[in-house]
Amino acid sequence: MDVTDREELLLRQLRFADANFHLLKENGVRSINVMGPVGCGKTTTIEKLIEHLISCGLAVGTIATAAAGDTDHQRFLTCGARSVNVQTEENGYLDAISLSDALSSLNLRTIDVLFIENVPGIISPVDYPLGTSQEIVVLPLTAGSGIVRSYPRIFTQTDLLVINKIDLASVLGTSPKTIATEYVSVNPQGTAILIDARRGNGVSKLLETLGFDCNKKW
Ligand SMILES: Nc1nc2c(ncn2[C@@H]2O[C@H](COP(=O)(O)OP(=O)(O)OP(=O)(O)O)[C@@H](O)[C@H]2O)c(=O)[nH]1
Ligand SMILES: [Mg+2]
Repeated sequence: MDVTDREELLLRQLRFADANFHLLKENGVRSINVMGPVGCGKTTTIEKLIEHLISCGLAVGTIATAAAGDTDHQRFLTCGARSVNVQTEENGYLDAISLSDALSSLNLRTIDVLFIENVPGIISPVDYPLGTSQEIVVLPLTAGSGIVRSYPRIFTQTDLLVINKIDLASVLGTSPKTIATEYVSVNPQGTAILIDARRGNGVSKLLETLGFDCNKKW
């Protein structure tokens, strides 16, 4: 692919991301792109958020991604979300064009909040703007603090870091605060939230930081 082709592809991606943003906005859908490495707890975190939001009377949609199968999609359905599964085996990434396709399968008018579980990774998701209103990165405590300095791009571009699996701190001998400090040093605008998604600890704080208020619809 030469430079002109690459530029044309990038422009096309940006046009689709812009269209997704406007489509979601016009339909009153708040959209959150959830990124993070494999096994960090993206699905578990989203499950807990779905449970809270549904208990507040909000309708939740999800876009699950998988190279094969539909495990996360089924988990979201079990939580009561309206979900679409996107197979990413061919590309290995989720882009604004495939998101646009997935959005056409959801009745957006009936959805208040949409979570997109991006493909696992902390490199490729940054290269594909989707047109969501918020982005979060989930990092497990097991990743250690060096990861923020080694792969700074996703952390500098995302203003909310969720440090998950903090229940493992004593076993690992790692302090979640060390990762939070590293994060803020590469992104001074950023906020780090510490959670134990499996038990749901810290999820209320995460909802509050995302700006959710049970008494308000948007
Ligand atoms: N100890 C602990 N385990 C957790 C926590 N959150 C998730 N897990 C476990 O971590 C594993 C992976 O969780 P998922 O939520 O499936 O992670 P994911 O990021 O969606 O994984 P992929 O979609 O495969 O990238 C599961 O066994 C979860 O039970 C947590 O806060 N503490
Ligand atoms: Mg998952």
